[in-house]
Amino acid sequence: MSEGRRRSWAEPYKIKVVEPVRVTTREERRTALDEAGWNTFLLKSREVTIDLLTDSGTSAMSDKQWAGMMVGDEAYAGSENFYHLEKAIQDIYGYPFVVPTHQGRAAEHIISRILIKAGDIIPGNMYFTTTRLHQELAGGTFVDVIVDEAHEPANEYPFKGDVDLEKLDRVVSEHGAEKIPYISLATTVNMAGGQPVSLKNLKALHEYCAGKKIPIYLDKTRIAENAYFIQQNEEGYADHSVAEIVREICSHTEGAWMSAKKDALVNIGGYLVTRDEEVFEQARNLVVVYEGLHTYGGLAGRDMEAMAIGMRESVDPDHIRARVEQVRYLGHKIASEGVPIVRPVGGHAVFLDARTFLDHLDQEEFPAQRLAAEIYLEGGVRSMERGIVSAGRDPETGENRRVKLELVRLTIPRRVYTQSHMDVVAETVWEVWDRRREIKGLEMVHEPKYLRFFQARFEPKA
Ligand code: P71
Repeated sequence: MSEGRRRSWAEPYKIKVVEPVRVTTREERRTALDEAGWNTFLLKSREVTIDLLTDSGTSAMSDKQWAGMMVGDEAYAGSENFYHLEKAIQDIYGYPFVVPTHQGRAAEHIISRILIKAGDIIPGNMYFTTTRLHQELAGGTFVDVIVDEAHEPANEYPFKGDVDLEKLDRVVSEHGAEKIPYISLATTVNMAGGQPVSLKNLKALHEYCAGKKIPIYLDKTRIAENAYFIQQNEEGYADHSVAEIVREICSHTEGAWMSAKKDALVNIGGYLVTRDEEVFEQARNLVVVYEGLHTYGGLAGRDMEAMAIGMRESVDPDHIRARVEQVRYLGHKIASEGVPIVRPVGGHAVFLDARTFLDHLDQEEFPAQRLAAEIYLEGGVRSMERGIVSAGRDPETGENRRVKLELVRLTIPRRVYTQSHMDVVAETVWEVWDRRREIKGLEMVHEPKYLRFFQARFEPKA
């Protein structure tokens, strides 16, 4: 909301503590890449200057959160901080039943085990790696029902996270509603480029699912970012607060899980929530098997306190605006030199379209993997492959899943980097863009069975 000449936003905080970063030489980076098998996940943090691998657990906590760490009640059972967390979740999101977990995938594990039977089908608005894996391990099959626009990087549709209700209806008709334990819905769809779902779509989905008695479970890892996009771009929401929109999104769902390492501004934490008392009872029982007692779920008391405080900060209007606008700033800057990126710019990251960037490479030469490595080599900036390596192999055929989106994700931690860091990142990407024709592919020389992208190793083609 500009007033007169004031259009710029500034970070809504002052810097109280700094963490120096190392600047490396190109030779050092080349050695580091060889040692890391050309996989940015295998680089050491000390070899990285600007770390845009992920926004997960990498955000800066506020002074209030750090103060919260000092009031950790580390009792084994019934920690005071658990009750603060439970209350924060009930206040902000409106779910009555809360089960803490050490991070998001632990909550995915538990909900998948409870709701999925062998042979079930789980439709969702695009897969996420850990989410789908837990659904598969529980015996289910994930089916993508996101709108087609989500698979088209250049398409400017503002709500590429929307569910295509016709696609969903076809899945329901084919398999029967009784085979569908829940809809796996995500706010700001990570693999689509951090793209939001609209409330209009969610309301229609809720109505459809209510008719079929299929619950909606929400991955609300980045829900505040999604709510900001709704406020900015969806008709009728300009004068709703982000907090109100967050609450409204949740009201259309039966339950949710969250990796609190993103929106909720903590270094570790997650949880499962539901309105279904039966599911809650089972979750609270399973959590003691895999995580810890139901009042700490694998977390320290102090972690739960930081999470309760961070969650409230996540819906602060100045915070969320600066967060999403910083990402947009980087995206527009990178694209201003013609570099192909996923449009519109997402909530947590800028996604480079590696298929177009390196259009002389075949997808099986891992263009996004190579591009991420080249960006590191160029400027010490670490990013992440989100393409054919991340997609893994089809469990039935054993073939690589040749996904449409072959992307490199430059993910911005919250409250960590400044505008000048963003400028350096853009300039680094431009340098690689200028020499793109000389860039060759990679060969995979080591491939782990699960979530291969984390530990796979590559060698550059000559
Ligand atoms: C991200 C991560 C962390 C990650 C996970 C897998 C591969 C690479 C990086 C984690 C998410 C997420 C969504 C939407 C659930 C999880 C798992 N994202 N849902 O984007 O984005 O949560 O990491 O706390 O276990 O870098 P967890």
